[in-house]
Amino acid sequence: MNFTSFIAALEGEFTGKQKSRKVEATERGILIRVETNPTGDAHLSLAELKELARSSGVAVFDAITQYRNALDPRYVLGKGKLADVLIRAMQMGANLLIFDHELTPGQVRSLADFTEMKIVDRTQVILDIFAQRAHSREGKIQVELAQLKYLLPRLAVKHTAMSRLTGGIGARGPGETKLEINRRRVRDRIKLLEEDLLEIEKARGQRRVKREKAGLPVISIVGYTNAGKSTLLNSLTQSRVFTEDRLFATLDPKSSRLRFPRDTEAVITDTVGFIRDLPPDLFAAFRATLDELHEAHVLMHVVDVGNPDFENHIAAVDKILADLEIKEKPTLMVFNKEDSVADKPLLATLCRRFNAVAVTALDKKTLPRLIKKLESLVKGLGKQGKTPP
Ligand SMILES: Nc1nc2c(ncn2[C@@H]2O[C@H](COP(=O)(O)OP(=O)(O)OP(=O)(O)O)[C@@H](O)[C@H]2O)c(=O)[nH]1
Ligand SMILES: [Mg+2]
Repeated sequence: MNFTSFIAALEGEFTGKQKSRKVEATERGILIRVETNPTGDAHLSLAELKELARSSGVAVFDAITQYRNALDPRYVLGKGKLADVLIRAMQMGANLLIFDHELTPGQVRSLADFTEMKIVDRTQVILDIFAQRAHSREGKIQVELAQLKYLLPRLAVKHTAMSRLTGGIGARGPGETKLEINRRRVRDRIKLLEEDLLEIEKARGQRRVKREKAGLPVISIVGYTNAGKSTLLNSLTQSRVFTEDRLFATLDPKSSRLRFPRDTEAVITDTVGFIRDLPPDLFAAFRATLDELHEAHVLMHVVDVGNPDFENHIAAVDKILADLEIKEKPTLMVFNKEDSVADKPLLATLCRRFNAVAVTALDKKTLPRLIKKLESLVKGLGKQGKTPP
């Protein structure tokens, strides 16, 4: 027997297997939205969900909107429409239904029972992206915390389903007991993680004190996810923070020093991107990170002005800033990606209306006006002039 060719054949088979497994590893999803407002922006919302799905690694095969007076309490969609969707999913080989709604635990159950497909809602997609992206210890803890809080009420539903299966044998079937244990484990784990987070926050507070001692004014970049915040930070400060055409590329924000032409200096910090209808648990988990915004002297609100939905993005960011009680801070509006807006007169009008500076973060030549405005906002803040060269 020729050993070498045997090994080669074997290896070929393995790589073949791996390839096919890789294809299977990509989820193939269909997006679903029920629109109750006939004049609503269903397509914009679905476009965002598509980006979210793509960012989480799902291949999106189709997007379906049903107009209804109200969501079906059980299936979200009408049952007939759901049967159509199921056939379509089978034809296309999809294995995942992604709903552009927050699903109740009961709805997930009914939908999964009816379709025998994997059912996911918008929150879960966002959680998934965060889980893939968290690298720091703090980020990982925050994401796990949010996931567990999302899971806990859903365990309760499995619990009733389980007691239905084991019912009749006694008040407490074996499955039921196990689920009780699982629930307790989840609660214990949540408590442990919350304690860990507290520790980390303490350390973070100490770092903050140090920075304040350095006396530099702090500029914080905020904005909708994928607006180009990290790209702008990189261009302004010559740093190399990771950027990507994906939602939530940044989960562990970095700070850099920014030196203005006339030796004013500032610290400039990046932030996790915002999104509308941010899942409350996720918001709570990242609240500590966002709390850093309180130390900012100036906010720079970066907007992707090329996105057709940019005005809603601004509103969503403003709402979160209000929730964080930092809406009153001096804010510089920056309309990024001006290169992607062909209608320059319209852009000029928009800039006037929102009192914004237009830039292309990717092109440093467009930044001087922004830098000048920033410098004048920052001048006289912090303890200027006392920093060593
Ligand atoms: N055309 C164009 N694309 C840009 C510009 N600035 C950034 N981008 C692209 O927009 C995408 C997102 O940029 P990021 O800097 O990662 O955006 P971000 O706001 O930090 O996003 P998150 O961290 O995900 O919230 C990247 O693909 C960038 O290359 C610009 O001025 N023009
Ligand atoms: Mg970023």
